[in-house]
Amino acid sequence: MIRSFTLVRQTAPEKLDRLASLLRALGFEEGAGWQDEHSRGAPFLAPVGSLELVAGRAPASPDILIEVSDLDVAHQLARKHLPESTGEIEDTHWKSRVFSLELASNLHVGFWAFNEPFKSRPKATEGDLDGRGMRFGIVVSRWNSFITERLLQGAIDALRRSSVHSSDIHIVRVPGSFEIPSAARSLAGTGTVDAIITLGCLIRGETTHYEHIATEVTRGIGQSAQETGIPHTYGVLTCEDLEQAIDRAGLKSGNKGHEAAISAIEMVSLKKKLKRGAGDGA
Ligand code: DLZ
Repeated sequence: MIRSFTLVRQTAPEKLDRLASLLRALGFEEGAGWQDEHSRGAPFLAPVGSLELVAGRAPASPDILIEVSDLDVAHQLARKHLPESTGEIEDTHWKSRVFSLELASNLHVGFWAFNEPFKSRPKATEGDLDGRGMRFGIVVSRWNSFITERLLQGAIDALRRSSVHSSDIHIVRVPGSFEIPSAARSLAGTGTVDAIITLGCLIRGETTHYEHIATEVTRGIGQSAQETGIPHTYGVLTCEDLEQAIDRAGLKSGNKGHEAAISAIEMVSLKKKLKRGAGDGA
C-alpha cells in the first residue's frame, strides 16, 4: 500500500544549490526536481527508509537519521560543504557513532554508522596501497598542459609516497587525449609495467566534437585494459570549463591524477592477491 514517504523542508533559495551538491557528494540519488513560479524543489532519494517508533530511551534527537557506510568520509564532506552546520562525531549508546548536520533551521540530520558494520558479512578481497616493487606507466597528454602537468605531479606524488621507486615510473607523453588509448595499448603490450595511469584534460567549451572525443578516449582506455589484462586507471578530466579543470587538478586536495595513481596501486595489489588466491586472508 505504501509507496514512499517524503520529508519536506524549506531552505533559503541561495542555499539550495550548496545543499544539493553536498547531498549528491554524500551519495544520495537525485530525484526529479521541479520548479514553478513560486519555488523549486530538489528531492534526494535514499535506497531504504523506515519510520521507527521507540518506547523508552530514544536513540538520538535529530529529525532524521541517515546510516552511511563510511562515517568519517561523510563527516569530511559535510565539513567541506557546510562547516558552520556540522557537529563533531560522537559515540552513541547503541555501538555506533553519529554527527549532526543542520541542513536547514528546521531540519537536523544525524549521520551515523555502526562501529563494526560489516562483522557478519563475508570477507572481501581488497588491494592495499603499498606500491613497493610495482612498475607504472603514465600516459599524459600535452593538450591543456597547464592542467595535465598538475595531474602528472599529483600522480607521481601519490606513487612516490606509496614507496614506488622513481625508476619504476615510465612517463609517456602524447599530443592530446585522443592519442592516449593507442599509446596506453602500446605501452601495455611491452609487458614492462604492472598498471597504466592515463591523464588528460578535455574542456567542452574549447573542444569541437567534445562528446565524441570523450567517449572514444574512455572506450579506448577500457578496451586496452581488457585486451591486455593490465589495469588502466582513468585520470582524464572531462570538464565544462577551465575553472572546473583547475578545481579537479588541485595541488593538494582533489587532484584526479593523484586519485588515478592511488587506484592503480590498489588494482595492482588486488590483482596480485587474486592471483595468489582470493581466500588467503587478503
Ligand atoms: C583538437 C583538440 C581539441 C579541440 N581539444 C582538446 C582538448 O580539450 N583536450 C585534449 O586533450 N585534446 C584536445 N584536442 C587534441 C586531440 O585530442 C588530438 O590530439 C588531436 O585531434 C590530434 O589527433
